[in-house]
This record gives sequence, structure tokens and C-alpha cells, in this order.
Amino acid sequence: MEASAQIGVTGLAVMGRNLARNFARNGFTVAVHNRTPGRTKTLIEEFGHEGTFVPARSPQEFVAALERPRRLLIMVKAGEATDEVIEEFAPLLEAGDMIIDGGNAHFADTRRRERALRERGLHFVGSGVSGGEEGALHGPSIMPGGSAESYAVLGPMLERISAHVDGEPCCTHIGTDGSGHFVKMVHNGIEYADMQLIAEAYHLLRDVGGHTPAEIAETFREWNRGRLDSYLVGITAEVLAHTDAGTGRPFVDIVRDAAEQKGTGRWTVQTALDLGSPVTAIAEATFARVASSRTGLRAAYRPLPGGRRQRLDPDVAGRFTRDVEQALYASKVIAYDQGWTMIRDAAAEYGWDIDLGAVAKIWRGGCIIRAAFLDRIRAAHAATPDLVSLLAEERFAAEITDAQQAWRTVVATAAHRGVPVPAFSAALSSYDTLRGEHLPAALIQGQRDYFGAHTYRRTDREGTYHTLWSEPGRLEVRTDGGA
Ligand code: 2AM
Repeated sequence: MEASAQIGVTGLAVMGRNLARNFARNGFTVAVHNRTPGRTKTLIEEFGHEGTFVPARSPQEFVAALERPRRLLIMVKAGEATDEVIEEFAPLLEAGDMIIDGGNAHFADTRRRERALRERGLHFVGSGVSGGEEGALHGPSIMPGGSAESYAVLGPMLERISAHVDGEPCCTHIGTDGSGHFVKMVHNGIEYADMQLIAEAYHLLRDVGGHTPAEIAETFREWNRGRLDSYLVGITAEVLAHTDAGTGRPFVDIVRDAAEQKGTGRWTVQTALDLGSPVTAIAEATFARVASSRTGLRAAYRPLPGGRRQRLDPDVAGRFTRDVEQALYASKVIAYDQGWTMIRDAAAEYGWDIDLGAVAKIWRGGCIIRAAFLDRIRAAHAATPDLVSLLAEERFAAEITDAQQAWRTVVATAAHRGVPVPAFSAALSSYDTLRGEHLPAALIQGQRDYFGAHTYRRTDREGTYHTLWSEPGRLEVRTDGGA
């Protein structure tokens, strides 16, 4: 077989098939392969006219169809299947060839695979791909990791098939080894937080504001024309405006209130604990999904009293709606800031040189959290290269300052009325924690020293100290050898 394909895709379920079509529609010759040949055949029959495909029946045929250095994209289920497919193809490849994993792999697996393949002279590019089936076909946001050398060969192709905003591709080289999948994981964590925050805003407008889903849909439409302009706010309006055909009731009222997840939010939280990144809004959003599905616990708690359930008077409800917008915006800034903090922490831990502004830039289109807001984050990083936090930037700081009274009112009102706002309040607490001059962490250190001699440091002197709590004089001793 003549080696004519610039890229090969193996694993032709819907994501793989759509990415293959996207490459072909952009003028690339695409070799296609699937373990079960039926999928390959169907792709050619249904979409063969869209571009130049080279169907391959065997791994050998597939590899032979690829130009060198070979670019082989695997789109199979994350986990064991990925390892199996790598093992099937790696022996057929030569030095300088690359295997690209576009699935939702855990970044630690990607690090392991990259190292193993590097030792065999092959490039391994773990690449986050966001945007679902539609994004894969029409332009996703793409987050490739791996070596700079592999990006030089592969990057331009990925940039071509990615979404574009203001003429710029939503694809950039994130950093080495597993950084692409890491950043994709954090994207999903932020997505969980954003969705939960929007859901809490809806809950408040409904249960406290007394509005109908159709009215709230209108509110979200209006917000979507302002600073909250985003894909998620847009689809929220659509979902809320939808009426169930069978019952004539609002669609949100016929859906069971038990949220599911595929696990990337959980990975974000687990990893954040390891890195020491305080991603509290993301964590609460993840736990909120988990809690909603705990039928037994919910049944046990259900008889217990809540807050005052009376709705707001219509004359103050309008004001409340504006306050909720402020609270939603402020909480969103915090949630995104938490995500960026986590990326910064991982970059330091794993030695990744990540351009934090570029991450915002490639999330402006193609992915689930795409939003006008991300351009502001991009601009903040462009203006201040080592930006420690979004809140260190003047415009975000001014907005939060402006929002904080409304934000507090909303969280307090929710508490009074018994409406759960785990993500709103986590975001506000995070704000108050990080801005606080004195934290009760000093007392925690005292407790730790008391029961475990864990030592503490003083505000007025250098050194590490322990107090002899059981001795009458409670004498303090310096434990680090200093005088
Ligand atoms: P299949 O059509 O032969 O099942 C999503 O499941 C995609 O991953 C499908 O294209 C599927 O191929 C492929 N896949 C899953 N596990 C695989 C494995 N162990 N080896 C090869 N392909 C696999």
C-alpha cells in the first residue's frame, strides 16, 4: 500500500469517526481503522465522499498507509483498551513516529505511556479533546501534550481542525508528557463548577424569587447578552424553556434530580488534594452531584425542617435577580481562578512550562466552557505575565469588589431559606479565606502541637517551636536547633 495518509485514526466510534471526518474535510488524507471492520466500512459508505479516506482492514495495512513520520491517532475507550491498542501498534512503528491519544485518559496514565514509548524511540501525544461529538466534527478545543518536537509535526494539523475564534485556533501545545490531559481534566472540573453555579442560580430564582422555569429561561437569555455570555448559560436557557411534550410540564420538572458523572470531575478533586490546590468550588460541585444521587440519605433527611420557604415579594424579586447575577459572576471568577491555580501547581510539580493565557485562549471556542469571559482571562495573562491569580488583576478585582455585597446577600438569603448553594458559598468562603488577614489556622496549629507535638512557627520570631503542654509552666522549646 502506498503511504499517502497524513494521519490515521483507529477507533471509529462517534468521536473517532467525527475527528477522522474533520481531518478529511480539511483536506488531509486520512487512514481509518477499527478493530471491528464494520465501523470502517460504514464510515466509508456514509461519509467517504467528504474527503480522501484510506480504509485499512489490518493494523499492518493501516500503518503502511501512513506517511512518515507516522501520525496515528487512537480514539478508543480510556484505560486498558488504550494500552492494548498501543501495544498492538507500537511494534509496527519506527523511530520518530507518533501515537496520539485523543481519549479522556488520566494524565498519570499519559505520563506513564509517554515515558515508556519515549524509551522505544516513539512520541506519545496525550491530547485533550473537548466539545463532544459536534465539536469533534466541526472544530473542538484541542489540548495536546507531549514533546515540542512532536508538536512541530502534528500541531499545524490539529490547529487546522480545531475551532477558531477571531481567526485563531483553539489548539496550542500545552506542555510535555501528560500536561494536555491534565489541562483537559481541569477543564472538566471547571465545567462541573460552572454547571453547578448556574444550577444554584436557577434554584434560587425559582424557590426564593418565585419565578417559573420559562421566566428563568428569559433571565438566562438576558444574562447571556452580558458578561455571563457563554455556551453553558445559553443551553441553560434552552433547557429551562423546554416543555415536556407528553405532560405539558416544564422539562426540568419531569427529570429526576439525581446528577450523574463520568468521573473527570472526581479526578480533578482527587488530584487537587494531592497537589494541595484549594479547588473548593469544583469539589463542592462534584460532591453536589454525588449527594443528589444518594437516594437513601436524602430519604432519611427529608422529614427535617428547613428555612423559611416564603417567596420574595414581587417588588424585591427583581433586585434579587440582579443580586443572583452578581453572585453567579463572582463565584464563577473564583471557580475559574481555582482551576488556574491547580494548573499552576501542577506545572510546578511536574515541570511543565504552561502558558496560562494560552489555556484561556483555546477554551474560547469548541469546548463546553467556551465563553466571552475566557478572552478576559487571556487578556489578563497577556497584560501581566506571572499573574498569581485573576483577583490580582485590576478589572477582576474591581468586579468582585462591586459584586461582594450582593454575593453575601444571596448566600445569606439561601441559608435563611434553606436553599442549598454549596458552590456559591464555597466560592465566597474561598474568597474570604484567601483575603483574610488572620485565619484560625493559628488555632489549628496550637491544637496539633497540643495533641501531637507537631510544632508551630511564631509570628514574631524565626524558628520552629513546641510547647510542653503537660508541664506546669507550659514551657516553650525551640525545636529546630536555633537559639
Ligand atoms: P470496536 O468497534 O471493535 O468495538 C469505542 O469503544 C471504540 O474503541 C470502538 O471503535 C471500539 O472498537 C474500540 N475499542 C475498544 N476496545 C478496544 C480494544 N481493546 N482494542 C481495539 N479497539 C477497541
